Amino acid sequence: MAAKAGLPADFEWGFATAAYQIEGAVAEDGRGKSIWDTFCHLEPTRTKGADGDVACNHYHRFEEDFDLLTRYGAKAYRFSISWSRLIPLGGRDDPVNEAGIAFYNRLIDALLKRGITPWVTLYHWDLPQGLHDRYGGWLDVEESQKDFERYARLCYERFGDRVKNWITLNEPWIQSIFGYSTGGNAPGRSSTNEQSAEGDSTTEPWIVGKALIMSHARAVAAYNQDFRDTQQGQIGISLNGDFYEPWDPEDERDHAAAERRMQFHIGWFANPIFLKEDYPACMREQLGARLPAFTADDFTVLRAAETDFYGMNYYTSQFARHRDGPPSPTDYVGHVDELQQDKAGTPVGEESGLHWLRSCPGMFRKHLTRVHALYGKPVYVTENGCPCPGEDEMTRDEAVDDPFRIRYFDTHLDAVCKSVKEDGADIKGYFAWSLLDNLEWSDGYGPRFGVTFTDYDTLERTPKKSALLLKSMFAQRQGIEVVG
Ligand code: PNW
Repeated sequence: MAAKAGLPADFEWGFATAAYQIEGAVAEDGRGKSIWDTFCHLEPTRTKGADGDVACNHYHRFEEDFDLLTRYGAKAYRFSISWSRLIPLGGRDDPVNEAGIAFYNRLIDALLKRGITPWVTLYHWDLPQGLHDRYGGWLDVEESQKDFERYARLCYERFGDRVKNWITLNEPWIQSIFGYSTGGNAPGRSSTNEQSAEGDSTTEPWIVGKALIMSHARAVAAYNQDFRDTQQGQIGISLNGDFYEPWDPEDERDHAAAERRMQFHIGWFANPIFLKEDYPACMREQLGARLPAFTADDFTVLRAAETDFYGMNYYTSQFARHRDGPPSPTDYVGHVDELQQDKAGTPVGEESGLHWLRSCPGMFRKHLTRVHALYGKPVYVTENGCPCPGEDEMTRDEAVDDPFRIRYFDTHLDAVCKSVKEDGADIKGYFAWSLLDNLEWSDGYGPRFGVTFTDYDTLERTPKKSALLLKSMFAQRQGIEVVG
């Protein structure tokens, strides 16, 4: 036990999900449509024929799902609220749907009854379609931040007596780039994707990025001004981003490429939000005026938005190689090649069940330590997990035996321990992605990230072995005795 110990007894841990990936019940109790409802029903399909109409039917089965959390020993649970369940049309002057409020009240109370701490994400990519139709959604920086602030305030007012952990946005990078540059995610706008008729990949992702940064800031400023004293909670944001090492460790230009790639992933959002300064210099240099500026008024809002923690969504790492010549106007990675092996041919990590995800625990440790050092806030790992190789083709009985996932969790938890114990980083919690196999966005129901197997014909849930082991993996590292 002592060999593994390293995490404090109050280390927060549990499982994470997102509304559209699990809830279903998209037309029930007054819910309005989101951009993902629209995107999943486009023809020809851009989501492998999949949609979230039923998903895991968590809307009607949450009690059963929370019994699983109890069985797994989870202390905390991260879920997201569907904006269009609370405000079907989304806007600050649009009506509130009391049935939507009641659903999340039941959800929160069902967690508290089991002694599980709710962690609430306000926005996990499901913008109300009404706002997209009304003014272009996130493309309107001024309107969208006002509507998001009002939605956030509604959540604090109605749920903040019981919810003390808030995450404003999930992965603004994915929302901006996949939604408005490559067009792989809703709303699917792109000038480089032949399935997309609308969009401008040279400008729109950078406008949307600013809208998301300002929306985060307005939501945090509102919490700080009007709710923090009475509710005593904390608020953060979940940013994705891989760790990068130079493809050729002998080449200074590849060292610079790796650093630049991470700035394009994380610094884009973390500089304005945590450092309260402009975007990273390398982004300004490459993108020029296409990167919208922050005004003096914007900085006033950013400074009022002291954010409590950095939520880290981490899955994998890569190598970066510098590119010669001028960057393409549609480049969003900082003019680098991204590779899964280095110059010597050494792979970055073991292959999982998804092409973009390799298991790289050593680089996870570096990533944790780097992010903590750069942005100076406590870090909660708000997502980490993987599908096992071949899992999408397996039967239930095969899939519940998941040694690859067990090893992934075990080695990644070791990385957390080392970052805490040896590098001195302040890492306070960890959420495994995900509680259930669920809708993996444009990849449909193929990749299985769950610790619980979902049978999509019957919706029956079956725990995988990894689900039942996490409790002892944490206890071991926290120096807690586990009985049974
Ligand atoms: C995250 N990539 O998305 C999301 O927050 C989850 O909703 C999702 O299910 C999970 O990770 C697994 O994919 C990502 O291509 C999607 O690097 C794609 C990437 C990273 C994160």
